[in-house]
Amino acid sequence: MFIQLQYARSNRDRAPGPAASGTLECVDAHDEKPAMTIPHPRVLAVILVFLSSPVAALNNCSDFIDLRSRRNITINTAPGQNRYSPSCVRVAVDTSVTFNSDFTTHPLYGGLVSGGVATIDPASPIGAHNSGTAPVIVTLTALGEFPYFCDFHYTQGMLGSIVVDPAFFDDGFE
Ligand SMILES: [Cu+2]
Repeated sequence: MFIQLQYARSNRDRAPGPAASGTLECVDAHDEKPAMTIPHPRVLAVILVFLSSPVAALNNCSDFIDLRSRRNITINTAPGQNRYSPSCVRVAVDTSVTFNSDFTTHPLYGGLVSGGVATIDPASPIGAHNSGTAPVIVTLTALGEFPYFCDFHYTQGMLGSIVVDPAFFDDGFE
C-alpha cells in the first residue's frame, strides 16, 4: 500500500508528456479521479426541482400535517368558518378519519378541485355526504392521495387532501 502511494505520487509529480520508453508506468486507478463528482448543471437543476416540489399538491395542499402515528384522526369544520381543520394531512394506511360538520350546509365530496372546477370522484373512499350532522367516519385502506372538498365553499378554500402512506408502526413501536 505504501509503495503504491509512493508510485502514485511520483506519477502525479512527473512532468506532463508521454512516458519515455522503458519507464515503468504505475497508474493507480483512483489517482486520476476527482475527490467529488459534480453533476452536470442541467442534471443538478432537475434534482433541485424534484427536491423542492412537494410529492403531491392536490386541492391547494402543499404542507401535510404528519399524523401517521395515529389510528384515528378528526377533521373538523369550525363553526362559522368555511374551512376544514386540519385540511391537509398525512396518515398511515387503515387510519380512521372522522369528519365533523354540518353536511347540509357543507356538502362533503371526495374529489379534485383544479383550476376552480370541482370534480367529484365516485371512486374516492371519502364518498359523498350532503345532509345531516352525524359524523362521517371513513377508514382509508388504500395507499394514495384522496382530495376532498365542500361543494358550497371550495372556491373559498374549503377543501383539503389526505395522503395515505404505508404503516410504519406495525411492530407496535409508537
Ligand atoms: Cu362548506
